[in-house]
Amino acid sequence: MFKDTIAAIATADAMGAVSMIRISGDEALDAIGKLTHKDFSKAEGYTIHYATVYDGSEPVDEVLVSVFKAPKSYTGEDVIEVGCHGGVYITRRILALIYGTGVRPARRGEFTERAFLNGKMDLSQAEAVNDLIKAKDETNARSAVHSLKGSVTRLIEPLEEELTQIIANIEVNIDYPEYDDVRQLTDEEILPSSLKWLKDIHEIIETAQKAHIAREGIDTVILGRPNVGKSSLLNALLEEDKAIVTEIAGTTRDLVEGTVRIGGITLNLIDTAGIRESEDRVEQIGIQRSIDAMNKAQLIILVLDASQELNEEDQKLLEMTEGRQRIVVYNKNDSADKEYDLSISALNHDIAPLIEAIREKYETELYAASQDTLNNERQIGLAIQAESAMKDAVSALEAGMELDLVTLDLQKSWHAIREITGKSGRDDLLDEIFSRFCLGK
Ligand SMILES: Nc1nc2c(ncn2[C@@H]2O[C@H](COP(=O)(O)OP(=O)(O)OP(=O)(O)O)[C@@H](O)[C@H]2O)c(=O)[nH]1
Ligand SMILES: [Mg+2]
Repeated sequence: MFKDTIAAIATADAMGAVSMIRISGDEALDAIGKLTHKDFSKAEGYTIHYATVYDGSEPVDEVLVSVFKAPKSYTGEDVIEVGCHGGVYITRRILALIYGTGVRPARRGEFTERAFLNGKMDLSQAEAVNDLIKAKDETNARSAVHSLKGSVTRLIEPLEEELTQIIANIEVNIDYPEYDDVRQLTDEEILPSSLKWLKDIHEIIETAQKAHIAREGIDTVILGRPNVGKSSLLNALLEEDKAIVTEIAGTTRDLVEGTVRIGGITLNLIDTAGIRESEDRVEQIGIQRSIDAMNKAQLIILVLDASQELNEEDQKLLEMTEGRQRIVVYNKNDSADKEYDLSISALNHDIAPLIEAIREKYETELYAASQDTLNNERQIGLAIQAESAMKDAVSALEAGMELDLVTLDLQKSWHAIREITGKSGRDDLLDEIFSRFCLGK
């Protein structure tokens, strides 16, 4: 299918004990044979051979050559993996020698692209390879490895099958109108199964969006009037002295950012300048930044001072954040006389009630992240397209429209669903996905 044999360094381009160079294609065995003065043409798959790589007659390195024979390899082609000593110089020199035999440099993601095009995996699995490499924490790694094992495919395939069935039902009816009573078929079969399909995909989308939030992290801004202890709270959450804290109102001017994980949920935190009327030009700019950050935030932690009565500024902030995703927390409970629902002491790092409130608020997101679901915006976007086309189809059915008009919407939905696993693959889509990979994958 592909003429070129390709190669790349599959390990990080940095010093290490060993490095691995991957070669894939018809010429892979031949290329390594030339460099090691050995004949690999009869080597069995899944075997490892000790060899020396030569530049002409000069030995360059001692290596281990792993042989994978088509189709039983990562790409489905003949694959050679050369394990060499992990110096940057030595690895690049061996790669250059491989190129010298006529093998060409691989593009980003080209090995996985070949694996996909050779049917070794579907598109959602190929994406999972990348997600797994890039995963920074357990939540991300777990979902990537599940979809590598086909969880997205298992989720989507039943929907594809049911939709095919619905479309087939209609086609039969269009082709043989005398075969069945159209109205009856619509009411008894097509409409109910379409509605059920709509409900299923809606659930999948909802779970996926929640899981996406848990995986990507929640953009959270710590908001409040000056001196209520916002920066102290940021420091307590991060467990480090990141932001400057003083008793002077108006200490924080710039946005201070940090990331914290709370029971599987990541918060991308921003500490802001205290909001008040101010004549100070620098402070004014800081306050404007606080307001911009608040407008963009997915979650607002509004900090109030438990040791004082609420003032007009607090009231304004309560009004401003009304209707937004927010948690209102009373700080400085160590020097307060009154009791509040949610009170903490940032000074004493006594913030457990706030952490509990955050965990509770995002319980369903956390649960969703532990489920098998769609994994990225591309997949979710396609599911939403499929849902919306199906909604059109259902409206048309309910309005008693001609079935051959309904099928157009159903087909749109069907194509979107199939694109999730790459069955309706388009070349530009594939280029886009595989170009995000690293070399050697
Ligand atoms: N008693 C008590 N004092 C606190 C607490 N949290 C913060 N403070 C004090 O309140 C003052 C202001 O704290 P900051 O964290 O700088 O407050 P801020 O909201 O970031 O203030 P600006 O940046 O000026 O808007 C400091 O003197 C802190 O030590 C707390 O829980 N209890
Ligand atoms: Mg501050």
